Amino acid sequence: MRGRIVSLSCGIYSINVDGVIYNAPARGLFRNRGIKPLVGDEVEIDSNNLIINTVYNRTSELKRPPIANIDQMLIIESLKEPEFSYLLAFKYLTYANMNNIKAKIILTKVDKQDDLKLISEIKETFKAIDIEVYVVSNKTKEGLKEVRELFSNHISCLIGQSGVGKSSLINAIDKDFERKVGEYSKALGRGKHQTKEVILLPYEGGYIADTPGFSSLELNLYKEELAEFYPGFSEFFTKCYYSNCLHITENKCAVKERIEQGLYPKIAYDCYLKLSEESIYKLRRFER
Ligand SMILES: Nc1nc2c(ncn2[C@@H]2O[C@H](COP(=O)(O)OP(=O)(O)OP(=O)(O)O)[C@@H](O)[C@H]2O)c(=O)[nH]1
Ligand SMILES: [Mg+2]
Ligand SMILES: [Zn+2]
Repeated sequence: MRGRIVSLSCGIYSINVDGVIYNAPARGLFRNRGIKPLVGDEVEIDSNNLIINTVYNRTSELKRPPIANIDQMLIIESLKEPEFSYLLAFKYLTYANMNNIKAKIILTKVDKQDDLKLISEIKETFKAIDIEVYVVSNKTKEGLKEVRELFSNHISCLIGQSGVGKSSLINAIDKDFERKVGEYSKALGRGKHQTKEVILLPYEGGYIADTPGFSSLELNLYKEELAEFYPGFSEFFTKCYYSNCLHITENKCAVKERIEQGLYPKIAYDCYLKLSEESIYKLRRFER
């Protein structure tokens, strides 16, 4: 039987086979070969022994959250509690690019934020690099119609720090999902990690993945790789004078020219400089 892993708990996988859920462990052999079936994997189950014996090739794989075969990343950030962070958004977008996954941004808790200037500034910034931004309230249901349409026939992964409203968004889309919702902690400045496991929920011909929140995302990229994967930078690849331009100190840099012309958002570039500072060179200076 062929199916898709929808969750994992204590070493037992739940697999959706044409709408019926089977629970099965994975064959011991996988462990010896260093293969770990992931939520999202398409697998073959031996129907006699109820054991996963094959994992089919993946189209994508994320380390964090551990999930396979998603084709869309929906970055969730709240407009308040926790505060919106550009740096985090650009980090997640870079992470999506590294993994060759399309990403969109959903801003939650618009009912709590009356700084309309902030909202339009965020929208403008991401529009400039061709990233769609949706604004919703899971409480008043504002903006949900457009967001609902994003999910059909996709395997979408919600990603974002604890307390931003990932599980609440899923409940707002369909209350029958009954996802447990946590509390925002003022002291911690984030949620209290309500969702502990990755779970795939069937929706409109696809799946929505609810995931545990995290904010300390380590990209583990060299400076050279960051310059390649950073949102909006791929188009400059051939336009800078130096083919391995890091867009920092180099002359005749297309990125810096675009910023001067107001065509690439300064705030995105500031976040880039910060992330670049935190990463190391792949090649030594004389090799570059
Ligand atoms: N006012 C308002 N509150 C919201 C909204 N979305 C979520 N919340 C609240 O934010 C808190 C956290 O929501 P969750 O849905 O648990 O957040 P999460 O992203 O799933 O968090 P983790 O599972 O910990 O990663 C809860 O108190 C929700 O009621 C919203 O749009 N407006
Ligand atoms: Mg949650
Ligand atoms: Zn450059």
